[in-house]
Amino acid sequence: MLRPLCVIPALLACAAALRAEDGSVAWLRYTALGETAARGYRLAVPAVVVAAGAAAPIDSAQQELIRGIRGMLGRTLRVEAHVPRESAIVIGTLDEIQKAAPQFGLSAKLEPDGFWLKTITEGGVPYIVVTAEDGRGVLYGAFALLRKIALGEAVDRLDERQTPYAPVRWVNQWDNLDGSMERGYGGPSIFWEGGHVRQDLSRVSEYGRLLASLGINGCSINNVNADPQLLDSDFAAQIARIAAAFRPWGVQVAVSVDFGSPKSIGGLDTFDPVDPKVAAWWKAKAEELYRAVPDLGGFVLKADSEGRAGPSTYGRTHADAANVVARALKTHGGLLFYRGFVYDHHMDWRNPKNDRARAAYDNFHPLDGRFDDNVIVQIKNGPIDFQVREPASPVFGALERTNEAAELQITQEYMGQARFLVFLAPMWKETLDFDLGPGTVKALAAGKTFHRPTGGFVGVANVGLDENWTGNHLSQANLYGFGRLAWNPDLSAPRIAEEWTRLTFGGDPKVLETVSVLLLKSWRTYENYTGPLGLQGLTDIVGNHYGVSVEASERNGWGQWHRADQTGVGMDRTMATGTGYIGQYSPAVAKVFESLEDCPDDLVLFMHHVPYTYSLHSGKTVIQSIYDLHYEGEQAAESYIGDWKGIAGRIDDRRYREVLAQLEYQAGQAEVWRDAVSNWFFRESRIPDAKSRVGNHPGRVEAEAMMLEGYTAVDVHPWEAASGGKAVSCPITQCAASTRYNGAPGWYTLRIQYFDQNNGTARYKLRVGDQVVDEWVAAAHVPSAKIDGSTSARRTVGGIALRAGDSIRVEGMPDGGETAAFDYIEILPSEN
Ligand code: GCW
Repeated sequence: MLRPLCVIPALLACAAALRAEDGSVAWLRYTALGETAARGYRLAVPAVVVAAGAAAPIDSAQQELIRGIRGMLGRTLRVEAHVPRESAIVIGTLDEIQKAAPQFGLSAKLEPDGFWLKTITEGGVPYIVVTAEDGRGVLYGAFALLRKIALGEAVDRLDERQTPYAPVRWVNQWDNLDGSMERGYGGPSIFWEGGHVRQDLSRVSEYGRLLASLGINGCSINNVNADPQLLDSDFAAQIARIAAAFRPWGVQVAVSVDFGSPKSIGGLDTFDPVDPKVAAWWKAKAEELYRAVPDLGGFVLKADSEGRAGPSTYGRTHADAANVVARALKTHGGLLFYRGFVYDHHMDWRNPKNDRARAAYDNFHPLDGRFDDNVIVQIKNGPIDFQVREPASPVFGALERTNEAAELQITQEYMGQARFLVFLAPMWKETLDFDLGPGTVKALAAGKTFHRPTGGFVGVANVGLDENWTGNHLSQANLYGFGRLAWNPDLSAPRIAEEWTRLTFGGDPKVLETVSVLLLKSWRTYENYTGPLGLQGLTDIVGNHYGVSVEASERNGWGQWHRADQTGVGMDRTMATGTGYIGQYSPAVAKVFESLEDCPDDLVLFMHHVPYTYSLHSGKTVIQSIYDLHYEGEQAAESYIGDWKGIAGRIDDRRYREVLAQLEYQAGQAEVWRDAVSNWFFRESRIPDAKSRVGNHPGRVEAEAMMLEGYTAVDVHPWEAASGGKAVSCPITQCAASTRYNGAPGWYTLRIQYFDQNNGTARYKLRVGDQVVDEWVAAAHVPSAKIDGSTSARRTVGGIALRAGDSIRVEGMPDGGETAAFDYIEILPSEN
């Protein structure tokens, strides 16, 4: 239904906006503006566009301006070869515009990739000039101009210069050559399939356009866990095809390489970085690649990490490894991104002094100053691994004579993958703005603090072939947010949220308000119902990194320990009694983290081991905070559903429905997390919840306590992933479980917590009395084939009239390996 907002004569525009959308154009929708706004812009925007110079990015800029203005204003710019005597948009590099329109008298000192939007009035005629030092800057300027129009900002009397904060604004894709993706949730690779480059690279061009719209200038196209095959000679031409698809958008291609390649595919008997044969091999390889792709950005290298080949095989250092590869790239202007994510994943968990968080600093700090100038050490935002909250990595402050890049993870590996709304810009902002002593993380990473020749920001993006790129509509906001922050980390998270919302869902004030608020609170919500107080993810660390599994991190060598026991919880990382990690920070920062009194509650369990009864700044004990935050988080996730329903009819139906389904699923998972973590800590600490919620679920009927026909009770692992530690599972072709309702008559909502494994498509029916009131199939593809926290899902059936004596019956029909299992039903009074 069209809301009052859409009144004639704006009807056409609104109808277009409410059309079903698949999300493929992301934030570059260019939907028609409302009539009043359009009228204003039609006066301000000229009818003609002139490109001075036709180099690739400038041609893209021109095409983009035509496309955007046609979409938003319903006017097709007329292309002219020369600056006319009428008003025109004139685009080109400064040099080219000076030649084409000397009468403009333009002169400026612009930085690489920066741009200048300038209104010039010449002979009484206004021109909009989009200029830059280089073609890429012109393209960025064109996108900026279009964004202004889409955001409703003035474009008459322009005089705006923008300079990117850092030269490196890259994304890494963790795509495998077979088309699968490591930690990718948006479908198969846009680059690869079946061991070679895809025939159809149209999505690569479209991706290049999305990246360019944010000012992202580089993309590595294969997994950092690199397949050595990629350096086989027949890949050079394939990489060249990808580079050609990106080039019009100013995106340089880079590749991830395997350090063992000289031996594994190169025919040498060694990959020792100081061996001249190895150096010659890398040189020849680089030459071969640069012959095919002259503007290749460089290589990404993950060495001596999680089982990858590295210099330690020969007792060499990371600097030896980085430099031998970097020297091969140097003459071609290439960069070598050497990943700082180096740690021992076979650490002895029994030793309380062992600490994975120390690893990157311990590995790289001693090597400061020994990396060549075209090496960039790529450092994850925190010292562990993209957890829901980590302190800023101390490595950023510890390398004064080494180039750095901050690695942020856009793909939501530990953040609910593509199924949960978790907008990461607020988290990234906290890290980037964090002052480590010598400078903020953003200034250090960009190379500003220590005046490094290069540096910047790398996002692990993992978009895929899904129509909407990221597996769901809302996760696009993270790609957008990364790009905007890489360009300008001083932008605020609310500003980014609002921009994205307006561009992606339109400018209806209620939509703007609702969606931006949801985005902005989503990280905190997720943290609260998963791992607050610095506990980290509490997920299946050794498996899918998705569902709840509180102890998965413990008693193994991976080092993501929280060390919860019967008396307390947290990693003691102090200098006084712990692992000494805190000593890696500058004295001022270390002082805050070292002191239990000063350490922020958000990180207290990351830095300290404390008793459950320890009282936090909030005035609550640790254990009560764990309970309260999980309940707050779950309630917040539940409230998203109502908030989203409030914008029904104000955005297109398809995306409305798809996001609603996602938020409903998230609310169910939030309850699983809440109960699992709270129950686990209750069992461990034996301290009850002061508010009596934990272990107390009015209206909940455990499946194993129902009358079972065919269903059998099974133990769930880990126990906390199911209510009461048990579920029922159907070992035959059809089973049923029933219970008798004996409460007050009225309207009720029934919730069935069932298990949607990925190894079948079981069917369920819900009956009240003889009547089937709902049926559904368990067809989701969460990353687990087991009855566990990852597969736990919720079906909500509202508006059911119940009377005492009614039978409530769940019928399950297994399929494949999926046993139509379920955990419990909940009978809750319906809200009026
Ligand atoms: O967190 C881990 C991921 C791995 C990834 C690794 C890394 C590409 O679980 O999948 O490998 O980080 O960043 O290298």
